[in-house]
Parts: sequence; C-alpha cells; structure tokens
Amino acid sequence: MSSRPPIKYVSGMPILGPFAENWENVKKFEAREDDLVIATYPKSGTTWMSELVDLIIHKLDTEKTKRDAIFQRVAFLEYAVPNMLTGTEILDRIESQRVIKTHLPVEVLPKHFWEKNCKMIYVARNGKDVAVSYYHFYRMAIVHPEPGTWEEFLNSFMEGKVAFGSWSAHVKGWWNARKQKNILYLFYEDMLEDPKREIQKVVTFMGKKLSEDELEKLHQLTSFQAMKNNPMANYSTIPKSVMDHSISPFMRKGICGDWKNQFTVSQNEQFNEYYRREMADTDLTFRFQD
Ligand code: A3P
Ligand code: EST
Repeated sequence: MSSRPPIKYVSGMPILGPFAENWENVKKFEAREDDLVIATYPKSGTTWMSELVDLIIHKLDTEKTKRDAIFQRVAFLEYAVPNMLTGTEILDRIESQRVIKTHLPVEVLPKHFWEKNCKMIYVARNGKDVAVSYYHFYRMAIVHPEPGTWEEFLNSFMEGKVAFGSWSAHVKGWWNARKQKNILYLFYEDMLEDPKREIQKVVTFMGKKLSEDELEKLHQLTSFQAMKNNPMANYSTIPKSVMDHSISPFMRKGICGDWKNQFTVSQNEQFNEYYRREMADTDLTFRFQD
C-alpha cells in the first residue's frame, strides 16, 4: 500500500478503504464466550487500554508482553490491508482467551458478540481532543485519505465523514447499550485523572485481583512515557512508508485539553454548537479540560 486509499462505505459506515474488502467476513465473525472486546472510536485510548488488558492477562509479565507489537497482541477485528492476514483470519487462529480491538459503532458490531454476552470495555474521549489526535493520525498513517487542512478535517469530523463515522453517534450508541449489556464504559479523561482508580475498575471487570504493588506497577508500565518509549507499544516497528512518526508520533501528547492549541476561537464555537446539538438527547457528558 503506497498511496492513500479513499474511504469506503459498509453497512452505512465510512471505513478505511482496504478494510472494506473483508467486510463480509467481519459481519459473520464467530465470537467466543470468553472473548474480551476493547471498543473505541479512533484516538480515544485504544492502545492504552490494549496494553493494560494484555498486561493484566499476562500477570504483569513484561517478558510476555514483549512477545509482539501491541497491534498484533490485541487483534483488530475489522483490520484488512493487502497481502497481510486480516483481523478475522488472525482471530480465527488465536487460542482463547482472545482480546479483540474494534472501532465499530455499537449497532454495526457483529451480532454474535451480543449472543455470546462477551465482556466489552469501551473507552470514550472528549470530541475536541479526539478530532485533533485523529487529524495528526490521518497525516502520519497513509492508510487514511489526505486530511486536507485542519479546518477541512474538523468539518469532515463534525459531519461524520471520517473513518468509522460520527464520533457523537459512536459514544452515544455505546453509552446507551451499556445498561443492557456486559459493557464497562470508561473515559480517557478519568484514566488520566486517576489511573489507578480506573485500572482497578478494569481489573475487577475482568474478574481478577491485584495487590497494591501490582496496581502501582501496572500504572508505571502503562504511563504515557513508558508506552512512548516501548517499541512494542508505540507503533515504531511499522515501516516509515506506512506510518511516519516524523510527521507526528503515534504517542503524540497523551493529555487532556490539547485542542486549545489547535482550535481557533471560531472553530471552538462551531464545535460547541455541534456538541450541544448532538448531545441534546443524552445524559452522557464529557470533560474538555483537566
Ligand atoms: P494524542 O494524539 O492526543 O496524544 P488510540 O490508541 O485510540 O489510537 O489513541 C491514541 C491517543 O492516545 C494519542 O493521543 C496517544 O498519545 C494517547 N495515548 C496512548 N497511550 C497513552 C497513555 N499511556 N497515556 C495517555 N495517553 C495515551
Ligand atoms: C487504523 C485505525 C486505527 O485507529 C488504528 C490503527 C492501528 C493499526 C494500523 C491501522 C489502524 C491502519 C493500518 C496499519 C495498522 C498497522 C499496520 C497497518 O498497515 C497502519
């Protein structure tokens, strides 16, 4: 893949062009009862949660979590690029317990996951920081179309015309589903504010127990700096022609409120209006600064 493929639509959702090729297999994917799903809108803390969960499953043994890069350790359900095993092919070969990453909106997730009542962890992040992070990710990862200017990208984001669609529909859809389903709904901002409190929620949800020392160790291992310096967590093993960290590193800033460095006053007003409109029908709220 040497050029920037256009977005395609599957089941009414915009998706990365190459991912559309495997959509039929994603739809009929067979979940297992003990699958653990990590669901997010892109740029909301997926990698952070993936690293946490993989460490918990491997009892904090960093020799084991060094076995491969994070995007291989936690397979990406809808992933498909030419000449590589697809997410569904990889997952079919993995022994239980599988941890599965997905960016699919709740209504698009294959039905089988609900039939099996799989545990799912959803991480949500405030839309302003997501938009900024996503813009820089579009720039550095050529699986995305050209983002255009920041202004153009922000408009596409608010129109839901970026890969995986509307941010607001995504966070609201999963929020509404959490009451009936086996879903732990967490916020990126809460994880930054009090990492150990949020890690404890994940540990309990997974049915595990950790000592205070282990919790502290987990916190250290999954800090922004530790993950930024960890080649198995920071995406640095991917060729520069596919992800160019000199344009923008994958582990970019890892903070809340960076949008203030990117939004103009007028863009902020537009986003506030978009947010007010989109969030009028939900009790879900976000913190935009720490
Ligand atoms: P920024 O671009 O705002 O820095 P995802 O994994 O869903 O693609 O999300 C990537 C975002 O999460 C990036 O945000 C990245 O820096 C941030 N991130 C990754 N690991 C993190 C960690 N351990 N602590 C805080 N933020 C982290
Ligand atoms: C796409 C969207 C997203 O939110 C995260 C990732 C991480 C893994 C990326 C993938 C993606 C896009 C395609 C790749 C892949 C790693 C190798 C592959 O080519 C860049």
